[in-house]
Amino acid sequence: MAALLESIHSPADLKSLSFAQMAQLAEEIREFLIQSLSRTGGHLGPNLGVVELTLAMHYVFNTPEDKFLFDVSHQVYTHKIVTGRREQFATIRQPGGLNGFMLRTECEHDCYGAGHAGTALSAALGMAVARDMAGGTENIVAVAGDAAFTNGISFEALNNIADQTRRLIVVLNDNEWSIDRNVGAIARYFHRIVTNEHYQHLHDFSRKVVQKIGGQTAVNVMRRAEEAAKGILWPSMLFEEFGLEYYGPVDGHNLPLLVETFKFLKNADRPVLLHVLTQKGRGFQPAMDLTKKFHGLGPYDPETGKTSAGQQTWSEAFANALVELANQDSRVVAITAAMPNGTGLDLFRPHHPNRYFDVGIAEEHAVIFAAGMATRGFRPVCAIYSTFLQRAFDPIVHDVALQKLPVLFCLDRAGLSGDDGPTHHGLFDIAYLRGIPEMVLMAPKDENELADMMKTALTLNGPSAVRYPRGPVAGVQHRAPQVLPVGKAEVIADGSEVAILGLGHMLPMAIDLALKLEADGYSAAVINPRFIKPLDNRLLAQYAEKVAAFVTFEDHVKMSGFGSAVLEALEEMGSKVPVVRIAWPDQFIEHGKIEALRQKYGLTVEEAQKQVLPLLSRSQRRTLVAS
Ligand SMILES: Cc1ncc(C[n+]2csc(CCOP(=O)(O)OP(=O)(O)O)c2C)c(N)n1
Repeated sequence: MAALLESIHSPADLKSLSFAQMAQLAEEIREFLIQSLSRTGGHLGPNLGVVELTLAMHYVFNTPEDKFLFDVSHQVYTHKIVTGRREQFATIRQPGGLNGFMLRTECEHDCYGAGHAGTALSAALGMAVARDMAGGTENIVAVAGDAAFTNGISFEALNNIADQTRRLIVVLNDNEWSIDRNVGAIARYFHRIVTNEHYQHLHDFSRKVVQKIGGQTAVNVMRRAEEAAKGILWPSMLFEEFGLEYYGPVDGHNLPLLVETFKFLKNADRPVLLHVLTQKGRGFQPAMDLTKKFHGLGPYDPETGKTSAGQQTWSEAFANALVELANQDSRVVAITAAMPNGTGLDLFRPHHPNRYFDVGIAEEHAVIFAAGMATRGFRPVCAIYSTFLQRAFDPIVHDVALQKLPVLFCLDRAGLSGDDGPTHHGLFDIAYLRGIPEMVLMAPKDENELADMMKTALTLNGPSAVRYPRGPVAGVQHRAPQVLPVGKAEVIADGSEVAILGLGHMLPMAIDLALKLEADGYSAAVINPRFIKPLDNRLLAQYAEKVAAFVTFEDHVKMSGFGSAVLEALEEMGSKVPVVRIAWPDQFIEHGKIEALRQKYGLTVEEAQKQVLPLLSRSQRRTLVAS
C-alpha cells in the first residue's frame, strides 16, 4: 500500500500535510477505493467524486466536535477511511463489517445516519438550532448531491434555515447525476450555472486569485466578482432568495481552493451554500464512461470495470411484463422516482418513451402525480422500492386509496436487501399497506405470476400493490400473463395435519418444510397465498377445520405482517388453530448476506420445523401407527 495513506489514522493526521501531499493522498485513496470495492462492491462512482471535497472538509474542520452530514451518505467512504476505519475497509458491506452508509453506532465521527435521500439539510438545521440554543460553537456542514434537491424535504429545510440559524454550511455537490442523469427544472437550473460562460470565466479567475493570495481576501474577491456576475445573469438566485449566501460554483477537485473556501465559510455569519462541481467516477475510466452502472455495483474487475453477467432479476421481469401490458393497453404509464435503473424501468423507457416518467427523488410527488393521472383514465404503475415507498404513505392513503384510484404500486426490493442494510431492507410494506382500505396486496411466487398480478391489477377499480424481492427470479418458462381471481390462494399440495403458507418467493421454503414433515409422517398442505389482502378466508376456514397448525413464511417483519393477517383472520372466524409465523423479528436487521441473516434470525425451514412439531404431536405419526 502507498505510504501516505498508511499514515492517516484520524483527521488530525491530515492537518500537517501540504497541498501536494493532500493531492497525493487523494490519488492513493482513489486507488484504494478502486481495488477494495472491486472485491466487496459498493458505491464507487459517488465516492471517487468526493475524495478532495472530503479531505478539504476534514482539513479545515474538526470532527467529531464539528458535524458532517452527508445526504443519503453513500458517498462517505473517504470519510470512513480518514476517520480510523481504513483497516476495516475491506469488510464494508460484508457480514459483521463496516456499513456502507453513515452509522451513528459505528463511529463517533458519524453524527447522523442515512440511506434515504433528502434528509441532510433538515437534520443539519436541527443540529444547528440545538447548538445555538446550547450556546455552542461547533460547525455544521451538510453535503447534499444535486439530486437531493429534487427532493421536497431539502426545500422544506431551505424554507426554514435562514429564519432559524445564522451558522450552517450547506455544500451542494453537483455532478449532474442522480443514479441516472438528474432530471427536472432544478437539474436544468444547476446545469445553466455550471455551463454559463461567465461563470466558467469567473471560476478560472477565482481559482487563480485563491492560489495566489489565499485565504479570506481571496474568497471575498471571488464573491464580489461572482455577485457582480450574478446580478447580470440571475437577479434572483435561488438560494439567495432562501436567505443563504451562495458561493460557487467551485472546482470540487481543487484542494487548495476548497480548503481556502471552507476556511472563509467557517467564519460566515449567515447560512451559506457552497456549490462544488465534481465528477462522478473520477479517476477510473470505466466509472466515468458508465456513470449509471458505477453508481453502485457488486464486485468488478479493477482493471476493466467488467462485471459478470447475472441471471434475470425480478426488476427485469417486471419491466418485461410492463412492456407487454403497455403494448396491449394504452392507458398504462410508468413512473419512477429517480430509479430507472434499479427498478428496471430503463428497459421500459425505449418502448414507450412518452409513457415513462422519472420525477426525481420525489416519492410523495410520484404517488400524487399517479393519482392525478388515474383520475383522467390512465393506469399508472409506480415502480418504487419497498423502503422508499415508506416516504409516500400518506399519499397512498389520502390521494390514491381514499379516492379509490387504480394506481398499481410495484414494490421492488421487498424483503431483506442484504448488503445495503437496514436503511434499504424492504421489511415493512405489508404492515403499512395492509391496513389501508381498498388496497389489494399481492406477492408472486415467480416471474409469470408477477405478470399475472400486474395484469390482474389493470382490471381493478382501485389501488393495488405487488411486492417482489431483490435478486434473480425463479427462472420458469415464460407464458402469457393471465388475470387471477382476486383473493384466491393457490393450493400447491393438499394435506390434512398442517397447512404451510409460503408468501411469494418464500414458497420454496414452504415446499421444503412440507417434504420434511411428510418424511416424518405428517400430511402437509402447501399454499401459495398470492393475496395478502384480501386474504383467502374461505381456504383458511377449510384448513382450520382439519389441520393442527398453520405455518407462514414471509420476508417481512413478523409484526403486522402476513402471518399476523392469517392470525387475525383465524381469530375472527373463531378458530383456535395455532400459527407458527416465520418472519423477521421486531428489531432492525443489520447488513449482510441474506442467507446468513436468515440463519441468524431463524427464517429457516429447520426453525419452522422445530416450532411446529410440538403442535403436531397430538396427531398420530403414520410411522408409529404403522408399527
Ligand atoms: C428516498 C430515496 N429515494 C431513492 C433513493 C435511491 N438513491 C440513492 S443515491 C441516489 C442518487 C443520489 O444522487 P445525488 O444526491 O446527486 O448524489 P450522487 O450519487 O450523484 O453523488 C438515489 C436516487 C434514496 N436513497 N432515497
